[in-house]
Amino acid sequence: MLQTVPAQHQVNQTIATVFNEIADLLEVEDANPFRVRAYRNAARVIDGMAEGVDVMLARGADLAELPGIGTDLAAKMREIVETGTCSMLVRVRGEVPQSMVQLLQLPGLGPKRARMLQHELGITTLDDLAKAATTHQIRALHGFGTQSEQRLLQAVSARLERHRRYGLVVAKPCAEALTRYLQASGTVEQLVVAGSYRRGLDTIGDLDLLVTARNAALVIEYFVQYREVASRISAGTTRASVVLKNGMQIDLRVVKPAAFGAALVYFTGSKPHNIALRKIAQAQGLKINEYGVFRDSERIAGQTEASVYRAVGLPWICPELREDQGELEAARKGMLPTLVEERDAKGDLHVHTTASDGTASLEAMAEQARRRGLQYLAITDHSPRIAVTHGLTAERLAAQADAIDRFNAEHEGWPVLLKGVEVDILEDGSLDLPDAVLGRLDLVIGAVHSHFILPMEKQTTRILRAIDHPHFSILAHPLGRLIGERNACNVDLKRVLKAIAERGCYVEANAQPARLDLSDYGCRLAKATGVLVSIASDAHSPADLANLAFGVTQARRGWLEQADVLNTRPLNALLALLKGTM
Ligand code: DGT
Ligand code: CA
Ligand code: CA
Repeated sequence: MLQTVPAQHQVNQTIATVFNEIADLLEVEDANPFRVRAYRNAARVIDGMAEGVDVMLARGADLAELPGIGTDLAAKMREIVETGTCSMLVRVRGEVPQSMVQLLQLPGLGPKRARMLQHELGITTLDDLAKAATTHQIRALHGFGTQSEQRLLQAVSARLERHRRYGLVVAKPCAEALTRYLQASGTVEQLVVAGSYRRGLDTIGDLDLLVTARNAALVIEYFVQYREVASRISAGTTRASVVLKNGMQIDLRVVKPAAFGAALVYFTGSKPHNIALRKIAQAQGLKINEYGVFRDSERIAGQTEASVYRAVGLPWICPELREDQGELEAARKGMLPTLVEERDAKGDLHVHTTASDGTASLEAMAEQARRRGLQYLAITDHSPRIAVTHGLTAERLAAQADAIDRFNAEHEGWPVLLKGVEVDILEDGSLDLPDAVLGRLDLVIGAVHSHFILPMEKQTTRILRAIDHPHFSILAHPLGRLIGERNACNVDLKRVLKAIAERGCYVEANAQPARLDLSDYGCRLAKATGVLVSIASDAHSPADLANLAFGVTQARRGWLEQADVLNTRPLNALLALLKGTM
């Protein structure tokens, strides 16, 4: 006999899901429990109805007559049917921190338990939860036990693993500390951090360490005892995986010296590069894998990366290029680019001092530039618009320009300081300082620091208008992204770069590790458009001048050569190029 199953209405389910989420969020906010219950009851009623809410509305039914649904909820149901969303949900989502919303999405963690974790242990993010679970703080709470702690740990690890990518601000110190630790053991011979880290990607999923050692077991044992390890995923005879306290996963593999180069190629990736390389080998009757290059069963290469590439008829390819974006074709034709290097940079065209939001004086910044062997350093403090940066008014900027002239006159043999400014591009595309003072400078960097969210056409027109300004030189951090915090603006980058080329201006590859903006892709686009790129530290302290290296890596990933980079020009050539913009 057939059972009658209540009809599943897509619309009803959508409404029920929205109401349940609103209830969850209100509960986290400590809202009136009656209000919370009203949304939950309504969700249950709607989910169980035999007729679709859309059908009911179409026949003119009064939703407010449904059990537990008043005029307010009825209006929201109509809104969801008509618009597919609910403005109330959008609003409460905005009120509850995003990290809390993520916690609530974990299976087995409702608002009551989430609130308890927050009150008892201060847990408000997935990271907090992972930490508390790995250190067994949760099992002691009332209503939680060992089992639910383990289930939560699994759920949160899976979620973090799937979504979490780490900026270089976290990944680099992490990789360097681990490298020092392993090298200090004396058990490791060669050691390379491979994977996306070696390719110089701007974010890292996990770290892939490759080592050679006489005694693999010893290395593994030492590795899993690293003080930053929060949990072990696996530990075998030649490989191990752990999760660190900051949530980052580390894979370690111990390989034979004869296979080190092959393993390095394999675990540096990228996967698409590996696959394309394998096809090239196959076409020559060769087999390539992480153990070597083989003809039949004979290993013909594998000890070094160069030997692996040579065996398939190619020159060695820089890790930054290994994305299957044309590098194998270029290698085959002998047309690989000679990528720009950090030592090619003759100066830095974007730094701040205590005059705005920097932490060091003009003299201290110059001193550090001298130590780093730079020929020139552009002082580019903020304009007044954004109050927190203590931006320079026209008068203060003029005074700073005088001070720079004096400094240069009194410091022969030092890096030459250039008079610049990082001027705000206002919402309408005008600049935040008068022409008269801008005209006196060596360069004008323009940047967006407000109204990041605008429709693409508006945002693009705004920037185009700024570039058209008679004194505009360089567009700083063009997309305004902050890795892991703020998405790139909605801008037609191709159009912007084309305008920059036509106007004879330049674009910046901001080297702050949280910005990296232009990105690798943007650098390549700039080159294709014929725009020179200023790789700039955007230093706010003397130590920040070292950021330049991060920018150089992205530029290399964007195929840039020395000639493609503005600040590889010696001072006189640079000044001539900047003069063209002013
Ligand atoms: P990530 O960790 O997401 O930032 O990116 P990767 O590139 O480090 O990727 P990961 O850690 O999954 O793997 C490291 C390298 O191992 C990867 O770049 C290429 C290689 N690899 C991993 N899985 C495969 C595969 O299925 N086939 C091939 N050919 N190579 C692979
Ligand atoms: Ca990786
Ligand atoms: Ca990995």
